[in-house]
Amino acid sequence: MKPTRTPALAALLMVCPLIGCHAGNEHAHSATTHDSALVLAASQFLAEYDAKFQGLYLASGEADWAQNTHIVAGDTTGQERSRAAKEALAAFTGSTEVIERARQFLHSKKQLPEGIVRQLDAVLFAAASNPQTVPELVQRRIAKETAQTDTLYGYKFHLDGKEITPNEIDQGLREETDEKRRRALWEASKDIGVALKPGLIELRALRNDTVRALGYPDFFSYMVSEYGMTTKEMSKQVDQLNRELRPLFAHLHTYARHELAKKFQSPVPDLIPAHWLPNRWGQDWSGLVEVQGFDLDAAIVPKGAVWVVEQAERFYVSLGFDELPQNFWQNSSLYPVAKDAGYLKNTHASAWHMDLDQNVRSLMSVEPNTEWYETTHHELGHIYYYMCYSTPSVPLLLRQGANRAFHEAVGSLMGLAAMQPRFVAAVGLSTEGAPAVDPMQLLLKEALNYAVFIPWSAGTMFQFEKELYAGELDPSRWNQRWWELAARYQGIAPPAPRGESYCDAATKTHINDDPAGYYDYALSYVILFQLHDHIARNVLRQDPRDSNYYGRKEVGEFLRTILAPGASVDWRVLLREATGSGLSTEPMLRYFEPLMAWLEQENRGRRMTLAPL
Ligand code: X8Z
Ligand code: ZN
Repeated sequence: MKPTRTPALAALLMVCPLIGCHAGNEHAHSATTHDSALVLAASQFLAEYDAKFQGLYLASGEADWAQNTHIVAGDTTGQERSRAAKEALAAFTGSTEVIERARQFLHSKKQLPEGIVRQLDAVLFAAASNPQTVPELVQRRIAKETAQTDTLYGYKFHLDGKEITPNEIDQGLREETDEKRRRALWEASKDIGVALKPGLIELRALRNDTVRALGYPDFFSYMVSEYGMTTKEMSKQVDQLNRELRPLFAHLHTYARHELAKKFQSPVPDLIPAHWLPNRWGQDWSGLVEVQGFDLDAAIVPKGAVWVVEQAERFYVSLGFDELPQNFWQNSSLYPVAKDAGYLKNTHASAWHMDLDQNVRSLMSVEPNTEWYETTHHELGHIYYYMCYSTPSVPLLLRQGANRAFHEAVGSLMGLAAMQPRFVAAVGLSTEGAPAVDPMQLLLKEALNYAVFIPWSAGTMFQFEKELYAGELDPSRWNQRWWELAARYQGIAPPAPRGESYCDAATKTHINDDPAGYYDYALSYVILFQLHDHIARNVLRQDPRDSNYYGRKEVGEFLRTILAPGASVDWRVLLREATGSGLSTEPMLRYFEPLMAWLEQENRGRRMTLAPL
């Protein structure tokens, strides 16, 4: 789960530290055109809304947390509590009175400051997923969603008749060299889709129908609207990212096909068999490359899981951020549940903003390895974002990312920075006496993570969810379509044809519990390279491919200017002010430029098999 979007304390005047303007008059209308009686009335409405909302939001978060951290087969107590709390929140945020009043104020939006308009928009956005004009629909959706959570995280994976955890599956896919065992692991990871398909069929309909009650064409468009964009505009945006990164990906794909064919002593395939890849969904191929002299896993394992979390905190603190609050350490659930604990928990990492103030926590299953090291930095990025914008100058309803992609970008940026050689050496993670690191191998490993992620997130996932919701794709074609998209965008194929009893899309957690927003991550990777490029070049004056942020307060200062305003500023303005550019793949492409030249040499004479977009 990603940070939940949410609405907080109405402040008439918001100071946006980056742009140095008042959010109340950043746009065309000036303070003099505002209707002061209307402004007062709207502010009162928002203050009342915030007070009720914050309490219900916390209660719902607590119940949701309890459900996600303690799942017992056959016991629906957690599900029931969570459902009741979500219903109470929904009854308020979607109430006809709230919708009517927000709409009324928005009729006169020209007479209102931008900051208030933003909050009212957030009220209506929250209402649209719970409109009490269709209360039964909302109740059914909530019940189905809480039930799907238990199916998803209460699921026990099995391999050769023995229980296996998701962490073990992931480790197996990173390390196992026997192709037959790999295939068994991969297939075991897909069994869960069968259990999730019926719920997803119902959820697709319920999600679509709920938002239609407030006039959205479908759930996908509803989610996209939070960016101030239509589905068509977002499609154009992600297609463009995909196309711009395609030449690099085509080379990585060609290179990987040949390397993998060597490894498994097979003819070079046109599409890469999915079980050859070191990740369940083929979203991150970095595990294909071992960089001599740069064995992060070997350095992290002896440090232990607790060190991983503490080290990530140390990094943020070194930039001038506060230490994580007591409540984070008390309430978070950071490590895997013991196999004999008698219960399961959500195994996908998430960060929670409990009260839209300083009450924060994270749900992870950290083990001492590189993947969790990166993920921990990612989650703490959400946590520091929450803490940074939870100040009196940011209204409760605008305590969100500048957009959802910004929220995802911060921690991923820190994850990238925390794996660069100079950083790694500075925090004592390099192997003593190891041979010098080949920068090209390192760059290759990074590209297999960040560049490979784009066709997955902006291609397969984007397109599937768009077709699922906006296109109402028939369930009899879900798996077929999923693999058509995976072939087209990622150039991968299942080990054997998979029928429609499987539902491989549903094996990705987000499809179930964080729907129709996966493009957030695609955009976040692009943004993170823009931010990183600016930090390395302009703040640190270092090589973007080998920088060291550690201890550099000026990096913290820069990040704070991005985080502190939350959603009280337009994300496009923020990005331009911060980096001097609109959304652009250029920094990412420039970062991998030397690798592109290297790959062109490596792949000389090799046939490229990726379909043009
Ligand atoms: O889901 C996540 C985070 C939680 S917000 C761990 N990520 C995506 C994924 O795992 O698929 C981070 C990168 C992509
Ligand atoms: Zn995240």
